[in-house]
Amino acid sequence: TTPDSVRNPETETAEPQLQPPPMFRILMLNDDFTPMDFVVDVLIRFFHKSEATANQLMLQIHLEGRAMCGIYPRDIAETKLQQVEAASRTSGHPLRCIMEKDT
Ligand code: NFA
Repeated sequence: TTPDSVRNPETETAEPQLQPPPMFRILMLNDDFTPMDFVVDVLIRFFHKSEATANQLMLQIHLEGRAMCGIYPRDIAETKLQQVEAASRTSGHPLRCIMEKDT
């Protein structure tokens, strides 16, 4: 519908993007050792949760075994996993996440 007079061949791709990128859920897993306060801090720092939401999510993980922390494109999801893993190992905790395909 764009008139030819305003189309710019330098910025126009050959084909339209037909599908949005695949998205991945990050699930955080319970364990018997990671302190609750550390889990809350991780949820605030890496998943940008409020303190109230982070507390609710931490309790859900503790009681149900896992909870979803966010949905991201592949590269961002992989980076979140690495960040959680690095921070947890540095502090001596076994906390971990998994990613699974969403869409
Ligand atoms: N289950 C852990 C404890 O009792 C707390 C925890 C919550 C760990 C969520 C990992 C994820 N200290």
